[in-house]
Amino acid sequence: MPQPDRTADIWGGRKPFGRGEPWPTRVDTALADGLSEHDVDRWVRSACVLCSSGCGCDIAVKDGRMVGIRGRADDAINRGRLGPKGLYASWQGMRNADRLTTPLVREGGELVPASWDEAMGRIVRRSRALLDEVGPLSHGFYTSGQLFLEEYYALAVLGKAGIGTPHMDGNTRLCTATAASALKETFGADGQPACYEDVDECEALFLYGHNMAATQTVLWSRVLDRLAGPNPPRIVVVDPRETPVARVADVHLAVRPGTNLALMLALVREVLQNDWVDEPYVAAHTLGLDELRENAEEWTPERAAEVCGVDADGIRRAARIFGTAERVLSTVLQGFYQSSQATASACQVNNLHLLRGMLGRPGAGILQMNGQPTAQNNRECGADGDLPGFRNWENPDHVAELAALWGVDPLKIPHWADPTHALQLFRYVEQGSIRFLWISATNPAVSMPQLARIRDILRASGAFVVVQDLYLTETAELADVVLPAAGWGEKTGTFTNATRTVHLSEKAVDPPGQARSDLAIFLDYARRMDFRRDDGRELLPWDGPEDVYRAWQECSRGRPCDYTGISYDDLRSHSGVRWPRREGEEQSVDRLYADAVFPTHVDDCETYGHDLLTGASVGEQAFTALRPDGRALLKAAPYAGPHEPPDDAYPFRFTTGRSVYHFHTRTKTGRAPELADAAPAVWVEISPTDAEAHGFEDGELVEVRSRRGRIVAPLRVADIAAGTVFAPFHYGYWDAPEGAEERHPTAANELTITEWDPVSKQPVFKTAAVRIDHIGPAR
Ligand SMILES: Nc1nc2c(c(=O)[nH]1)N[C@H]1C(S)=C(S)[C@@H](COP(=O)(O)OP(=O)(O)OC[C@H]3O[C@@H](n4cnc5c(=O)[nH]c(N)nc54)[C@H](O)[C@@H]3O)O[C@H]1N2
Ligand SMILES: Nc1nc2c(c(=O)[nH]1)N[C@H]1C(S)=C(S)[C@@H](COP(=O)(O)OP(=O)(O)OC[C@H]3O[C@@H](n4cnc5c(=O)[nH]c(N)nc54)[C@H](O)[C@@H]3O)O[C@H]1N2
Ligand code: SF4
Ligand SMILES: [Mo]
Repeated sequence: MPQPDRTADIWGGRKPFGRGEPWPTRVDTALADGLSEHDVDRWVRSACVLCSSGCGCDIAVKDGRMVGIRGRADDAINRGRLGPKGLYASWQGMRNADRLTTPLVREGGELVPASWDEAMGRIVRRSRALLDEVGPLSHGFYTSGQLFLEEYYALAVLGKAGIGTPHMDGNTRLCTATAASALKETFGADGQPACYEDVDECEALFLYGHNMAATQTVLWSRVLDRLAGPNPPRIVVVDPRETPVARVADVHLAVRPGTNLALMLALVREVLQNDWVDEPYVAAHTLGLDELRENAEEWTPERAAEVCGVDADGIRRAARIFGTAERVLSTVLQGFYQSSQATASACQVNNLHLLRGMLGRPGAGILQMNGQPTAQNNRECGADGDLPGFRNWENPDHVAELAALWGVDPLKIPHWADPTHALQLFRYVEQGSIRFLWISATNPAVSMPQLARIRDILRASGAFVVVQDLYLTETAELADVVLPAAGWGEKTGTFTNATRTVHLSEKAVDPPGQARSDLAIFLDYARRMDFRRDDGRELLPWDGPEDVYRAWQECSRGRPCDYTGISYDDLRSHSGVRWPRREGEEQSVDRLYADAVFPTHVDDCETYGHDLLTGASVGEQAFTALRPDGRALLKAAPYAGPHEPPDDAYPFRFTTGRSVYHFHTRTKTGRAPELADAAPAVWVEISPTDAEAHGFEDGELVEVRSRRGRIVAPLRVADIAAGTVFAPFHYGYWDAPEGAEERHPTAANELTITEWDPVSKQPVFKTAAVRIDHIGPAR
């Protein structure tokens, strides 16, 4: 039977349902050409790792190879569905002839194959020498949102208790640092309040800078199924582009990039002015109403409309929907997190919900979304600079708990200053203080801002660079040692989606050549370095993922992300289990904060918080004096405006994002023929107004230039706010755009700026000033 083309039919067929009904199942399958389900030898339990939803699935195996995928009908996250990336890229992205199969080492300027002993020997010799001569601050680790929980935990322990370096972060900094920050600043600790079932129950859905139709396609199918059923939710969207989400919206606020906070303060003001406030809830469970009111005071809808470039009535209509519905679900993502005043803007979403008392009830909740499949685990395990188990590095008792668990002196565990964030980590490499940089499962030579600088840092800083990946990426090409990793389907481990749902992904096939799991590599390094506890026992005494998982369960005990009641066996008998689940508990709660008790007690909280305008730390004394004691914090900041506003030389606002067909730097989706064909090359989008005003034609080749670099791409005239230019960031440095006679730079990050949010330290990928020039004949 021919299989449906799901690059054309992105969300698949509708299964309408009404509010409060269960979402009907629909099982999606993709198999290699010519195969049917009867040909499959085995189905192996897993979940998809191509976005933060983590749809439950089974991997089809035939003759020792992955040959397809099928959604799991019994999984509450997707009820059988899969999107284009899950269907085409999950397994095809892994089984290519150009996978890394042996370690590579740099010899006379060239990367050449080497044995594991040779490669690890080089790493350990350099690492040991630097530790002896310079100390732990010579070491930096830059990891991912795409490894498994067990791998992050092993990395966190070896980095924090083995080496003792504060220089450890993940690409999660680029991805969900603001989600974590917004949750910590408002509620005291990380942890997603809502769950996907809230889509089934809500009266209104607000999407703030989230193109869910392209980036969480299965969750969007759920929304479409509700829109097709009785009592559909109203939809409000904040996005400068007319995305598929915006097309079905009741209110679309097409804000200028970088102006989110002005809009949010106006929405807060409307809710306050119209007395849509749940006063008893606010009085009993929050702090900071007066400051919030003061911050919002000047933001009339007219004032915000002018700053944001939207219509004041639209703001009023959006506010009325929020203010009069009883069940609103909000989702927030990169249009907020990677834009100006990210944490301050994302916190206003929390504030709106607190003001209305809309939290912890079916249909009423917040999704400070994640992007990557395992970003949550990095945040939990602390390979992103945080301490494991949402512990507070400023709290000596929390540090002492870890020291006791790991059997090392508390002073060994870095906690004397803020952990180093990703852009600072690269800065230290640039300055020469970090001289050993280990990059795992991320491709910063395409995904970081201001690429010319990143390339220089990797190539010319003199640091010893280790890259651990599936493929010889743009980053791996610049490394001193390249380690071939086993990936999804080739190793066992767990991971947690954007709504606290943990899945087990089992090994289905052997990795190619000599590739090894990231866990095996980290454990091998730890053994060769002979990291020990103070009592002389091995620091990482684990043999496989389940050992590490059990150690992690202990580390999570009593913390908000308690995993002690979720075993590998539980994950084998249930497709997706939510944390927290404490030892002995049989059920998990669906929603956090139903009781409106928040982890803001000074002894529990993950942070004492920050000033949202400057990022200055509040500190223990001032936080204690506030006496939050379980109440949530209504935090705000004055509006400051976008970074690098347009001017005469660079008159357009540049913003970046995703295509439905590709995942990041395309190492997997670019190798799935269906997806590669659907979006083969880069493009840029401008509005019809700008095209007409400047004489640009659809399809013509243009150069887009910022103060930091240039790209060349064909132009698409699209539904985007006037004055704004959009480019997808998927395409690497030298991909030749369609129609180009010579090869030009095409990576959006050639143009982006090295700036970050003062609180979350997430880079600003969504605003920069650019100019556009004709380059070739119109096509
Ligand atoms: N197909 C696909 N899906 C993915 C991924 C992928 O690469 N491809 N990656 C996954 C990951 S890691 C992530 S983080 C998520 C990201 O998921 P999203 O956040 O949904 O994706 P983006 O396209 O980065 O940005 C969302 C929207 O922000 C808008 N935007 C730009 N500037 C502004 C602004 O200043 N204000 C507002 N309000 N909006 C703005 C853009 O127009 C864009 O439509 O997707 C996940 N899913
Ligand atoms: N301009 C702009 N830039 C952006 C963004 C944007 O919106 N605009 N978004 C940012 C965001 S949200 C994100 S998440 C980042 C993503 O940026 P990256 O993390 O750089 O993107 P990926 O292409 O996903 O890189 C992951 C790498 O890990 C490898 N890999 C996959 N699985 C495994 C594994 O199991 N083990 C190992 N060792 N390797 C593995 C893949 O082959 C790939 O090379 O980009 C950020 N950069
Ligand atoms: S929605 Fe996300 S997790 Fe689900 S199939 Fe698509 S890419 Fe995979
Ligand atoms: Mo991300």
